[in-house]
Amino acid sequence: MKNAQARTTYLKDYRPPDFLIETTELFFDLFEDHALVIAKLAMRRSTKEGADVNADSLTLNGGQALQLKKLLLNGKLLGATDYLIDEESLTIPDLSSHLGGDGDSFQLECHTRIEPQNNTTLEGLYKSKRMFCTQCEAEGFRHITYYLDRPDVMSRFVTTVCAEKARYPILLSNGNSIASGVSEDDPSRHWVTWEDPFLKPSYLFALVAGDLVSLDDTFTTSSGREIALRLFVEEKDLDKTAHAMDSLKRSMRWDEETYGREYDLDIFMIVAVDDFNMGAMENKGLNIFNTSCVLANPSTTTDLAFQRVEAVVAHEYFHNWSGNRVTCRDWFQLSLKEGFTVFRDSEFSADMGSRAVKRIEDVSFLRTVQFAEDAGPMAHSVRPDSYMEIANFYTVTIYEKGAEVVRMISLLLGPEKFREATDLYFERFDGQAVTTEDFVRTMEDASGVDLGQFRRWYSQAGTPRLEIKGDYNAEQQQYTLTVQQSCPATPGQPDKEPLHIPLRVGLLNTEGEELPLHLHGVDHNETAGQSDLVLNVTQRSQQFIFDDIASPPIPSLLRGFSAPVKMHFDFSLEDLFFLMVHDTDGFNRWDAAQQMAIQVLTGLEKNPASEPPQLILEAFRGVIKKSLVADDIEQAMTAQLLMLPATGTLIERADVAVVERIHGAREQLLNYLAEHLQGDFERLYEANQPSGEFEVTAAAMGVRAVKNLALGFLVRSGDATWLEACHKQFQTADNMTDQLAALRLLVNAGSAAAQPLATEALESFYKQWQHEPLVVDQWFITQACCALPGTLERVRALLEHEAFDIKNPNKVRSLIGAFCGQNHVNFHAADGGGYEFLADQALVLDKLNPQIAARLLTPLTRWRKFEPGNQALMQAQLQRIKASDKLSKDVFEVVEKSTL
Ligand code: B3K
Ligand code: ZN
Repeated sequence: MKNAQARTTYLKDYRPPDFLIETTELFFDLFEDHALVIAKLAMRRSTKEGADVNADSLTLNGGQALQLKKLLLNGKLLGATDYLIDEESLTIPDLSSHLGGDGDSFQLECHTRIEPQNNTTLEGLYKSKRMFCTQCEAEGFRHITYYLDRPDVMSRFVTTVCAEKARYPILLSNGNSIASGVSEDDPSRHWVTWEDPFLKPSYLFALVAGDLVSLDDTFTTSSGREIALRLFVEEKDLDKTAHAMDSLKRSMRWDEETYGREYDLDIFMIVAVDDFNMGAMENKGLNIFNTSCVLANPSTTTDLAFQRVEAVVAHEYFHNWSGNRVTCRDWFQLSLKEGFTVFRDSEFSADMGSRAVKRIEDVSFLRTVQFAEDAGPMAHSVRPDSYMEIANFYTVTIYEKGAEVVRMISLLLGPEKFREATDLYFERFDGQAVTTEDFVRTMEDASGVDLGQFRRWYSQAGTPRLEIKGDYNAEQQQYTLTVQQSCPATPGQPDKEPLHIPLRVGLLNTEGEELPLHLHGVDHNETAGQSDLVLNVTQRSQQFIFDDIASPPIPSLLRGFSAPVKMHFDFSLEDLFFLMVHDTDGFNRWDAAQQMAIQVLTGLEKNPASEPPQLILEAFRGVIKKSLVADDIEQAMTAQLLMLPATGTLIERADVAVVERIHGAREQLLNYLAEHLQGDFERLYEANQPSGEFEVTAAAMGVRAVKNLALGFLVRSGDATWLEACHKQFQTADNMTDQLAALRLLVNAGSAAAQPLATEALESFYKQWQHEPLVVDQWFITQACCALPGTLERVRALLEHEAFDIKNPNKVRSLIGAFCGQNHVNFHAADGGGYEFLADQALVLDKLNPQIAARLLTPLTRWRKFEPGNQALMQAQLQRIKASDKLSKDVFEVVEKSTL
């Protein structure tokens, strides 16, 4: 095999470590052309069950970029014949021959040289602009020094960082700073020592050195301890730190109130860096953030980005307990911390804004992205069985489906028992590295709820399907729901077992009133008066009979999206309209609107010459009318109700997606609505003009969302006044949400009148914001997502733009990622140009940053969804990549699993 490095790791092969590292003392000497790292490891044999007490060979993980300078065992220098080094490890084969005494404890001292300034992978120690920083999860620490780089080896870290004082006045690591001074042999250099009192695995290690300023604040915990909070940024960004600090303090309070979790160290630090592979990282006491997930102010940041900053700050903070204090035994357990923490941050966001809207956003994302993953060649369970490259498993399945699984557990237990269970979990496993099985067992132990069958959610991949039928029996006054579940085969799992699916339901009468639910065969006192029940679907086919139903009801099914499944019920357009108006469940009102739109769109796809049904106009009119008399706080929901399902969502739902047809039908319906509801949209636009000071509250964001949505329909109407109004909004907006919304509309308008305005607006926008990299990212995204013809050429040209940098992941995601992942109609163009472009870029990137290269390929792995012609073109590009030499493990795994 050409790519011999592609070895598979299996969960079934897990064995506890034979050796442990009690303390880890690190010394970093940072220079412009290299760094020296000394690691002093106090090690001992493990006596834990499963460890081999007679093991005499010690293997440490270590990457190719490490240059070993010196290795000492108990202070004695080892010679070149005493150890073996290969591309991935260092082994001392005859440990006992070097050890005196009992040989159970020893000190290993390792001196390595690395070159952070040349590290473009952005894992391990690297440079982002003029700053040194680290990224160690999952397996980055092994690129800093030789180590037992696995999460079940937890150690106490003491870290000294030494660098030139003028260039790097700030030197940070985990924990508390305990000493500092000036270098004895070079007074231009200084050092700081940090000590982290908590045991942690190496993936939570962090180091930062740079010329940074900080926003400082404090937080007093519920037990009265004062915590220093410091948010480090480049000086020019200090005016963009307030929102993250505010979000941090709200997260800290929320975790105390909701989970009883207090912060533990005396200081909590966040550092913003430009070059980062993902959103942020929860290193103990020293979170490192992509600038895009921490910096925010109204003139440069959209409302969406404000919300993302709040969510990511919360997510990383919550990891301090769900991830750091209780961590993962091995990387197959990744969802133990990620699924749980996404659930926690999602509940936090729901509490900070509108619960129904947050649920809608989460479910839209899950349906579009995770369902697609589940249906593709990379499908895996929430607890996978194997991987080649763990970096490829930071997926929407591990994160978002994992969060849905925890959400179902919380629903099955109920709020009180769930809280008791999480208390027990944190108490039982504090300071340990555990498994998802430990989590589930604790949920059972604390609540008495049997999760035996439920466990399959962790081991079985694929999106389950629920086929539901309703039957009314007038004579018996009974309504019966027949529920059938199935799950399509996924790679390596041809046969699926039935899952335990919590199905939340209600029944509405024709007046739109909720009916009290009496389940047949269940003591009526148990459910008396309840109009909302969770049905336990556990069999392949099951019936639920409701007694005392006086007339045929309309069911409200899968309320709040109580399980991550695809549900089908044969609703008429009228039923959906009824549910959209009357359902008491906000999520289901929105979902009914979506299903309505999907029915209409499906009709248009089949028959583009047909006229959309009147009911869709009535539905939109009803929403607008209600919005005009509603409070500002309701407007975020209005915006959701007026949005058609995204093209990506429609593609995922299709059996065979013909992208042009899907896009065409969607455009047709949007134009139809714009034409027939112009007066309504005008009133909506006028009613949602800003009043008073700019605010970033949930209510103000909702108002802006509705205004810009209305403006979009008005620009579509073709009326020159509205094109002008849009241009004016672009020129005069005092905030990025409004400015960017207007720019996007101008760029996509496509009419002869719009084109010069769009060109001029793009130029002036760049001029205005060229010194703000995050705004320039938005400028790239706007152009990359333009649905008009000719976009691929524009994207190719932008690769040469002075602001584009292929080594910066944010730029890659904004230009290449946005085009391939969001611009469906252009990416899937029949000539295959989009596919070839992606393959070209992925091959270039693989040499620089394999993690980003592999992630970029995701749209090609979705080939199964498309027409045979597109499938073949997508396959051809995957094959071309597979045939190239020296692929990274990351890209190799993706193409190997995605090709036929
Ligand atoms: N735990 C990190 C993700 C690390 C990804 C490494 N490839 C961020 C997070 O989920 O909070
Ligand atoms: Zn996380």
